[in-house]
Amino acid sequence: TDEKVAKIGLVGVPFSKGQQRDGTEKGPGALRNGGLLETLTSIGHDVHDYGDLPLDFSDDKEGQIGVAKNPKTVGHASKMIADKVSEVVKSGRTCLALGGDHSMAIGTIYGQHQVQPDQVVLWIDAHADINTPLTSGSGNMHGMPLSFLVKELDPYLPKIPGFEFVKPCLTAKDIAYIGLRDVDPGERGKRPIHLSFDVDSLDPSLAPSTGTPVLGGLSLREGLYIAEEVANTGRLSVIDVAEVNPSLGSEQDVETTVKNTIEFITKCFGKRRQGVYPPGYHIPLPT
Ligand code: HAR
Ligand code: MN
Ligand code: MN
Ligand code: MN
Repeated sequence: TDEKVAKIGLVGVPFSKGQQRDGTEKGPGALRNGGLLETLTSIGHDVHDYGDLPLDFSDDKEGQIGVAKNPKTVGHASKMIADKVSEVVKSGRTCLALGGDHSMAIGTIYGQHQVQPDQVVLWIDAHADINTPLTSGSGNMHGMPLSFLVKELDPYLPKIPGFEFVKPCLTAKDIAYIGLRDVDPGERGKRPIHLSFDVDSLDPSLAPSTGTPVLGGLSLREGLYIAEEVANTGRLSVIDVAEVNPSLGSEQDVETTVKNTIEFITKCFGKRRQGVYPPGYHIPLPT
């Protein structure tokens, strides 16, 4: 094979309590049923499946803290996600975390930080997801994950039960939102990349089955271009795939969302438009 074989550690994050619509807990199952593992394996990758995390606990009875909804549940899940992602990254595999709503990124980023404190974060999303529990208008924690992780926001962050274990681990400069176009020499470097991919960054025509679609999103080629450039860096360490909700839209919508999401993931792992040779492939010769 002429392509690099990646060692991938796949973790399912069936979680939906960071927002109010049921269904994102079915995201990992939809991507598995869509053939994600088979596709990654067919282009030569070594995939170890860690299964789905058991995140099906009943909602915390504390209700809201300020406006944050289900803080204890999200905090509990974040701890479990963080521990698993640490384990996967420590084992030397690239962690592919299938969500789940985007509150998952508190755990995935914090977990990676335990092993790779020099991580950088690439956040591909229609939303900035950096509300604090006090600035949020909705109270949905999937709109808040980065606020728990950014040192500059520490003074603005109220104490939330369930999040005692999270210490801010990023500075604002460690995060790039897609759209960035001015980077100084001193900001560059060979740091491990955490790619947080919210499917609502794509245009709703491409990923209709998601809870908060916003018109005017990335085209498929724009999204796949980003994935190809990330693959070219050779520095991908953790990917979140957030906000796939197979309970929303028609069967056709779910199929479209799953298909395009899998296409994005496989491009991140080096699938090329010009095709790849499977491992050990030889062009057949006539005998
Ligand atoms: N900014 C809004 C809020 O805080 C909406 C953000 C939520 N949507 C997401 N996150 N899918 O990317 O509630
Ligand atoms: Mn998001
Ligand atoms: Mn750091
Ligand atoms: Mn979003």
